[in-house]
Amino acid sequence: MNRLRLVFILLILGGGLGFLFIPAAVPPDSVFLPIMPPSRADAWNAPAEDHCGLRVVRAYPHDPEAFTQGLFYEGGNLYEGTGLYGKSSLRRLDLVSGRIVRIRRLSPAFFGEGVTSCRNRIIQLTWRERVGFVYDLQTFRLLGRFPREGEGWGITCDGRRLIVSDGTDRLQLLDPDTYRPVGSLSVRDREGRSVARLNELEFVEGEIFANIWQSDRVARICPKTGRVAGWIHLPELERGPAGEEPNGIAYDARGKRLFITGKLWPHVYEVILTPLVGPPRTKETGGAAP
Ligand SMILES: [Ca+2]
Repeated sequence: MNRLRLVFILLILGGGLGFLFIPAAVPPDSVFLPIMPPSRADAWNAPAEDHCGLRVVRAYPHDPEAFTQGLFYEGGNLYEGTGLYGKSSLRRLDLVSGRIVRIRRLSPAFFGEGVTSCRNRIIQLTWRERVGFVYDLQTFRLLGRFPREGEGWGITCDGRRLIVSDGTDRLQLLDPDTYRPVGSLSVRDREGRSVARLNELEFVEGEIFANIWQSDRVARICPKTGRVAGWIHLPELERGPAGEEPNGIAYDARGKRLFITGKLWPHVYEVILTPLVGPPRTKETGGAAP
């Protein structure tokens, strides 16, 4: 075999082997799709039905002495507001261990209520003290306080406005810089009946989630009309001694994870919404304070 012939054969062989390693055509849209378990991808993707259930995908430790009044997720941490006179606080939690990373205690004169973050600040309501507190998100330094009309229960932020509940069927909308009311939403179900006792709030993929005080239900509310688009019914979960309602709802918008806990509950549950199995439950829960 002369040299030229040998080179020719090697070229043919090389070309053939190279062909084997040409990657198969991949649709461009699928190349960078994140690989995540279905539970994560579907966490916020509520079924279209009027009523849906929840399935727990993971349970994390939660301080069983925390009288949860509000919960939100920001930058890899959970933040919690707790209530009761003499025990109210603002906390940053390590999600996985439940450890309190930072805590700021309120004066015993204040009963802490809902908490949310907005523009690198934390806003915390008080129940009947007619004042809201504003803190630096990182340091928890008190930046200011603002006057409030009526009671303060839950609070969340849709990016443009603060949304506040006060135990009635009305959600107040506040300017996130001045904390002054700029509007309100009257919450009605599909039959037009008012939905009162709106409590802890969370803005989730364009809807306001609101648990109903002393019940096992979470309403999914349209932020434009106030109409309830659907109900989430909680399954049996390990709760605190009084079996109280889910007063802590938080959403990790980037990771699309939904978390639920409650007053004195031993766990924070990561949950996904599921079609409801069986008829909707109407179980009422206990509780002396919102
Ligand atoms: Ca919340």
